[in-house]
Amino acid sequence: MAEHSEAPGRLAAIIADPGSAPHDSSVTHVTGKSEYVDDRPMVKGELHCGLVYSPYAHARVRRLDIAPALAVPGVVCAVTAADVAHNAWGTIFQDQPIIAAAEVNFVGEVVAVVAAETKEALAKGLTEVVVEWEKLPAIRTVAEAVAAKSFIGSERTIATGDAVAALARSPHRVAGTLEIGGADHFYLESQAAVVYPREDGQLEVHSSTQHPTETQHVVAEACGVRFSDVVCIAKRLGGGFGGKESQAAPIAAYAALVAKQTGRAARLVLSKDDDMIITGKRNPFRIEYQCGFDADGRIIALDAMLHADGGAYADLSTAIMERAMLHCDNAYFIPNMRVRGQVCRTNFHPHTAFRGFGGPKGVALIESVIEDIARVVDRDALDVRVLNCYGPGQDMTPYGQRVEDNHLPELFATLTERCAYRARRAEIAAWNADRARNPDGHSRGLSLTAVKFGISFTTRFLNQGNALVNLHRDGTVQVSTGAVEMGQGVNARIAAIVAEQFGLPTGSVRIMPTSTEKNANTSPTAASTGTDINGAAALQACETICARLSALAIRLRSIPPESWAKKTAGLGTMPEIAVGSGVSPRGTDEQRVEFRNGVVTVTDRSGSVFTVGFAELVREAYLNRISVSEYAHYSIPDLGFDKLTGKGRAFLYFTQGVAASEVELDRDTGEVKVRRVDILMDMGRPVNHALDMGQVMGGFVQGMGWLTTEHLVYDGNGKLLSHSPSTYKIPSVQDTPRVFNADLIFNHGNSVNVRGSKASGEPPLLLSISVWTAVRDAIMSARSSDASVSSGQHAQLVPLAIPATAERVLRGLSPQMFAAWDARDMQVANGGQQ
Ligand code: MTE
Ligand code: QUE
Ligand code: MOS
Repeated sequence: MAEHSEAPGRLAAIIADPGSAPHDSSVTHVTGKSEYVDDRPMVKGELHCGLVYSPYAHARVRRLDIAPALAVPGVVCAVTAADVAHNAWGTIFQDQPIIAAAEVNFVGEVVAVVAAETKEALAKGLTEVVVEWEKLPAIRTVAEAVAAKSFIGSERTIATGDAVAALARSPHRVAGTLEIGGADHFYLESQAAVVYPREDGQLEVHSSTQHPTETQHVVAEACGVRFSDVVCIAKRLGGGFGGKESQAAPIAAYAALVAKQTGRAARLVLSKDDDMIITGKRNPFRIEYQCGFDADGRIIALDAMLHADGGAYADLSTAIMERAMLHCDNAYFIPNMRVRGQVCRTNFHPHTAFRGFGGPKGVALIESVIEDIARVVDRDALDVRVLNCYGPGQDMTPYGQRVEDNHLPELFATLTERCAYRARRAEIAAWNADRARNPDGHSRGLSLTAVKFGISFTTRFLNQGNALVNLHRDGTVQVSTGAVEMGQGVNARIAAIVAEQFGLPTGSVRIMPTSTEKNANTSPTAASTGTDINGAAALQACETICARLSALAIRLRSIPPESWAKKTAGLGTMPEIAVGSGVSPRGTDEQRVEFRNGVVTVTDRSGSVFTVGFAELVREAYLNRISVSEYAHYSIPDLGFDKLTGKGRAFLYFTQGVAASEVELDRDTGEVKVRRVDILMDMGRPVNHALDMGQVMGGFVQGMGWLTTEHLVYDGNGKLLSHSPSTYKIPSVQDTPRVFNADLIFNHGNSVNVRGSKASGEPPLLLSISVWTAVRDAIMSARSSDASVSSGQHAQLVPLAIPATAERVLRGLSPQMFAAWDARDMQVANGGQQ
């Protein structure tokens, strides 16, 4: 009984607590009522669209014939490059055709869009399009791209001190190459768009996009209409994770081209397989590095060359590379650093934003280098981390931004205690060595890593947002911003901010579908800034309204209720109240105004109190022709990162955290089990604690997938073979840590961001790197206890690629097992990616 009665009580408590209000879609999600793009009812004449795409990584299109497809009954149109008004798009560089014409540069590149009245006719029509390909040589690895000088953008450097000289004089050095694979976003809702042609050439676009403004623009340019003729609406996404930041735009354009050509509504929803084949992934990286340090493990210099596989087109890869370079320091002070970055152009789908942007690649580098250093100087890696951690006297980043409001030392110290790191380290060493307790010789590892994630777009102009707030006369509120709800809870956070400002229950505030007709020139909901930018704009709009309502409340205090506008406005017998400026949202020095529990209270110096219901005050404002709506624009202050020098204030603040992961490796299968994870983060004062915890645990587990099991396998033609859940292994509930503790510290000191909060969307993903470093720790512990290690050598550094798949773990544990096979493979070698 007691157990059963507790759950509803807790739920009620959560719902009552505005700091943990439920996700605004929680009820409609679990009852199946939430509407996604493909849940829109088909309208009369609506067409199903499908894509014809390249089966080759690089090919010339010798001939493309759509006539046989058009002959299929039910097929209504086929669109090719010739139908595209402006056939070039790209968020940063416009280097990508919407529909390829003469040449294709990746498997999945679209050459035609077919539209039909039924799905069956569409399927037939797609197979009837005739394309003659002439296969061309393809670039399939970073090494090939470097050799061919096939680059996107130019090489960039972020440097401080003299890394080359400092390396030369360092008493100890490690060097190596880190191979980092990509990852699929695996959102549950595939890329999707429905476009309705409206009168006079206008287009109404419903898109599963993180960037409605860019989607509006790309649709308009592809269709040859003006931006003002296109409205893009994104009500909610079934996950985006960065994958719908840029790449949703051409999908919407395909549907729009059909809608424009036929005058009929058009729907394009990718199958999971097509989605995985066509769309780009997290960028694979190859990092070559050297690090110099002293006998204590103090870092003296880091020199790294980062190459990213950008795929066939620029997409966001140069900005992703920049963020990777800006995160090579992570939590650690590096007095001499030279980090160079170059994006490579290869013949893969254009790689794109994915939670963390470039950050996880930079952080994986330095966290693994620290594990190397620890092995060399024979200290616990945690001690090396704490030694190098940003703190007093060592708080300057290599790009010249000081680390302010730094909680890293405290986070390290607190988590070390809470997760009993020292005791467990000793216990793990004993367990690893104890054949009685560990008869199969499995290997356990432990690693505690950190994150310091810079919050702001590193491209300054993106750091702005706008919001429209409408009060209604029953005291409810509608808010529209550029923020896109993709599951992260940005709507619930903005609603909480608005509700708190007006003193209303969060249920009184509705966040309206994101639409470019209400909020134009918006930034993508990305870089974890959704709440920061849009919540701050909404708050600003609320404050302006509150100031007007406060002024009115102060005036109403001296007017008898029978003379209020609700009694007199219809007759016009009383003069209207005009409120001036000069009153703050909180009233004046003489008359303090408070918005609380649906009531507005005016308190004067003598303590005498006047109250009016919030809804009634809104009605009085309306009847006195005082605006109860407001639009506001917000921009993040004080940003000054100069891309040419690689110096300046790149971020408004940092979200910080630490995590300790313990893993166990099966020596026979290479399987990784995550036994325990402890996370501690600083998210300032969370706007919604429960949603932030969801981001922490969800982001961590998503990152674990990238680091351990999610292996993208391509065939010799560059076609993705792992394009479904049966061949591409994302974490399941069975893969989540057996013990999973996550907590936040109380930090009420972040005054620079809205409501003192800190962004939570991407940073937790980077903490999952501790799982990968723990796997490597387990491998290296097993190897150094092997008899084969020559005595006198203090450490054996074993490289471990990302993802640390079971096969790679086995290779790490037992390289001799693979030596014979590898020798044979070398003979057969045809250069395919493994
Ligand atoms: N959480 C869910 N449930 N679904 C998502 O698609 N995207 C992530 C993160 N958390 C995502 C998510 C990414 S990549 C970013 S940048 C942020 O949410 C964006 O939202 P925010 O700025 O409101 O945090
Ligand atoms: C983080 C991000 C983005 C970023 C920089 C970050 C991002 C994004 C861009 C970007 C850069 C240049 C452009 C542009 C966009 O930069 O998502 O349109 O011209 O789109 O640090 O998440
Ligand atoms: Mo998130 S990768 O910035 O969309």
